[in-house]
Amino acid sequence: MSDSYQPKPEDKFTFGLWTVGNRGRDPFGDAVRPPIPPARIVQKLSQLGAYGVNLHDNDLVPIDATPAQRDKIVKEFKKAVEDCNMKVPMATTNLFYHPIFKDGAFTANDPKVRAYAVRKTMDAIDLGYELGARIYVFWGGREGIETDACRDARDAIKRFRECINFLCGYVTDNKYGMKFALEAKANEPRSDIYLPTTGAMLAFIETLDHPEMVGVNPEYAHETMPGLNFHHAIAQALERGKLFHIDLNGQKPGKYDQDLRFGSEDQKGCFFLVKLLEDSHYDGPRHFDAHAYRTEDEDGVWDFALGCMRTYNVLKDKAR
Ligand code: DIG
Ligand code: MN
Ligand code: MN
Repeated sequence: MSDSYQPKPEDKFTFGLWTVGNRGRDPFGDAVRPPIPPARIVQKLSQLGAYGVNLHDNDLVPIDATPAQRDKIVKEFKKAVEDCNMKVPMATTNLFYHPIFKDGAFTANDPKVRAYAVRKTMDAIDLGYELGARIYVFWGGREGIETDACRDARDAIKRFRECINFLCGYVTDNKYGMKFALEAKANEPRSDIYLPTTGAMLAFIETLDHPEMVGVNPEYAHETMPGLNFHHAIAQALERGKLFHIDLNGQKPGKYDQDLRFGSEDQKGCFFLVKLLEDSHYDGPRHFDAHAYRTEDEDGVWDFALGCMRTYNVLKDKAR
């Protein structure tokens, strides 16, 4: 099918390796789809008209890879990206999957865990820079609590600030020219996550040593889960010049993080969101942090990916 809604690289649509590569695991069920190699993800998304891919460090390089293994993997991935004329606009760190982060990463009570989280992020920043990423996202999935007996919440904020300030210094010292984008989420996988909304992140950014380097990466599902208006979060970030990146997807209010196909739920809300992004001349990536239904096979995954992008273009055309 080719029509005026067909996605093109200039639309700047991106997907994380973990999105179309999602194997359908959930808290109550195992994977239903086989892994898709990163090079195949790059190739398929390029064929669909995407602009680029994003990644967590361990989406590409296993956490236990040797430096030689890491360099070989990165070299092959870079070739696949270049061969497909794709970009890697954003990178981020997985600070939530390994058990070491069970009590948090930057906010963990154990200073050795905090130091390891910073070290892992420095290595992941190096990887992102090497792949061409100039936007670096921080999603603190484990930075939170099940009970506030574990630490004084003020200490958590101080620890998070110390790590972000240090990493801003790392990027500056290396002249990476990177910007940081903080991604909020109110809960899941922790019962309560610190800095739970885009608004909280915007307030926190003003307390940093170099607030000019740091913006936000709001996610549609994360503001919608607690019943907030995602459009208004984006408007506040735009008005402050802090919308450095955006995670688009779909979500039913009040439910767990569904990361559904963009536009598959609240079409009217998505229309006004797209109108706001286009009217504001937002020129960053349109990233879909979303995945296909667990019932889909691999063909369904690519239909899902095309659907996210086409839906954005349909709404963009209506807004125009
Ligand atoms: C979840 O919405 C988070 C992680 O997938 C990732 O760290 C971030 C990047 O967009 N979004
Ligand atoms: Mn999500
Ligand atoms: Mn996200």
